[in-house]
Formats: sequence, C-alpha cells, structure tokens
Amino acid sequence: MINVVKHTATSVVTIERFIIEEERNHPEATGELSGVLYDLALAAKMIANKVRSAGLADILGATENENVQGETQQKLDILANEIIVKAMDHGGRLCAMASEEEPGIIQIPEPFKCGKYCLLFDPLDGSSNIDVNVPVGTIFSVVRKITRGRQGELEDMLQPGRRQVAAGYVIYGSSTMLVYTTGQGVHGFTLDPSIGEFLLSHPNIRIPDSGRYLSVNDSYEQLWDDNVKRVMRTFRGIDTPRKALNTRYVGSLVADFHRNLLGGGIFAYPANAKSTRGKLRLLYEANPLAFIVEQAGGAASDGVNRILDVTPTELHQRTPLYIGSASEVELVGKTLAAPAQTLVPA
Ligand code: FDP
Repeated sequence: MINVVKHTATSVVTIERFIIEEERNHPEATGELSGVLYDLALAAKMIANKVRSAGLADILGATENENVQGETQQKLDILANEIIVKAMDHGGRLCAMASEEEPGIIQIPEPFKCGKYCLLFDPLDGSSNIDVNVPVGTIFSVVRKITRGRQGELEDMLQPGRRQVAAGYVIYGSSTMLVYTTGQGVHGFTLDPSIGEFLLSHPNIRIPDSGRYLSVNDSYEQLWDDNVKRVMRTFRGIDTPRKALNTRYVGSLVADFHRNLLGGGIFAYPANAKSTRGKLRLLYEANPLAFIVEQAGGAASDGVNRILDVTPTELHQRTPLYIGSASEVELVGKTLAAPAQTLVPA
C-alpha cells in the first residue's frame, strides 16, 4: 500500500523543513548538500512552469523561433538545461556539473566559489513526448569531489553509482512531484501550485517486492537475443504458470519508473542488435534511479552487474537497464546468465 501524507490547512511538511530535519540526523553535516537540494527544488519549479505552458508557448509564438515578446524560443530541453545550470552554478556547493545535453563538463564560472559536490543530470528526460502532452522528467545525481583542484574533473564524474550521496527525479505529470534519496529512504514531495511549495506527500516509499507492471518497448523484440526474449515471455505469462505482468510503456523513463516504483514491476531497456549497449545513460539515468530503487527495497542491473557497481569510463556511457522490484530483476539476472546467445543480426 502506498504511504501518503494527508496535510491539514494549518500543518504541512515542506521539502525545506524535511531536509532540515533529515540533516539533524547528521551532526557532521555542513548544510551544503541540503543547499544543493533546495536549489534543485527551485529549478524544478521553474521547469514545471515552462513544461506546463509548453503548448501555449508554441501557439503564441509569432514566428518559427520567436514568441510574442520577441524572445527567441528554445527547445524545452535546452531551456531546462540552462535553468538548472543557472540555479546551481553560484551557490558555492558544486565544483562542476555534467548534463546529458552537453558534451563536456560544465565548470563553475569565476568569481563563484567551488564546493565539494558534483551534479550530474538529465534536464528533461523523455522530451520527445512533450508535443503530445505525456509526462516528462528531470533526473539528478550528486557525488562528492575526489580530486584535489578547485574545479571538478572528469575523474570526479566517473565514480561508480554506489558513491552517490543523493539522487532524485522530478516528474512533470498531472501534478509535479520531486522524489529523492540521500541514502535514508526515498521520499516524495508534491508541488502545491497554490503556494509554490513541494509538500511531503509520499514518505518512505517502498517498492512492492514482486511486480505488477512490465515496461519495455516490445518493438525491439526481433533485435533481442534469445535470453532477453525468454525472460520477457516469462514476464508476459507465456509458456509459464506465472501470472502475466500488466504491460505499461509510456516511453518516458521517469513516468515509467515512477509508476513501477509505486506499484511494483520492472522497467527494461535491454541491449539489442542495433544498440548493443542499450540506449539509456549510466550517469544521468541508470545510476540515480538505481540508487532510488535500492533505497526503496528494489534492484537495478544491466543484466549481469548491479548498476551501482559499474565503474563508468565515459561521461555519456550507455547501459542496458533492468530496474524495479527485486524479485523481477533477480529473474532477469538468472535468465540472462544462461549460456550466451548470439544477437540476431540487424
Ligand atoms: P526520449 O528519447 O524521448 O528522451 O532516455 C530517453 C528516453 O526518452 C527515455 O525517457 C525513454 O524511456 C526511452 O528514451 C524511450 O526509448 P524508445 O523510444 O527507444 O523506447
């Protein structure tokens, strides 16, 4: 059962209050990580506002690239990227950032102070869905700086996911929700637009141990190897006494992940003959969601390895991803460990 907080008119737990109270459990905390989370919550509110009026902005845009105010319209994912960079670069808490939208590391500009954390993020995941009004999301991951200089370096970014100190996502759906973990459980906050605050709505989220949903893009089936085909057939209840999972695939990772986190199940983006390393990004998508799902009692793997144990070698590295209820991810591991099959040629 989903644990949901009911607020009264006079008593609410804002994200700020929650973070402060969590910080009290750590007497050694300097408040810097809390600062990163507040700034991200502000960026999320700004992006939510843009996402909400995305259709309107298109309609009101006078020419192809200009809106009625004569401002150049930007693609929403580029805008979301800029909003996050500008909300985060001056607080003195980060030493560098990396975004799915940018090829290299984003340095902290002078004269701003550099801090001890690195932020990695996907500013607007699933953005191909914006035009059709499907939920999209922001995903973020925070790691501690390990190099000595003032600025963050590639080495700081390429840390295995188990070293994350915080991770979260924002879903811009029928309501806007921010879900995060700092390693003390997973907590969800819903944006109350009337007061512009994220309020604690889903404390201590736990993913059901076995699944309800299967989220996978079946159109790649002919490109999967035989073991992947086999486990997907099992999930669909074919040639097995197992009850079939309910197939639900939005094609927007945050939306698919969020539904399965609350309802149980598995999201899979396997490698295939055309994308032999899968599609999703290890640092901006798989790692933060893996930290969250493990904190909620679930699991995440690339089919062989625990996602959080993979040592990244590139900033934009891709990975196959199986993520969700622990028993479903375990079944994937067991099935894919069967003798290797060759991929069907593309
Ligand atoms: P999108 O291309 O729309 O940005 O990582 C990107 C992503 O969406 C995920 O959000 C989504 O789960 C996946 O790609 C969908 O890919 P397919 O269309 O290949 O299923």
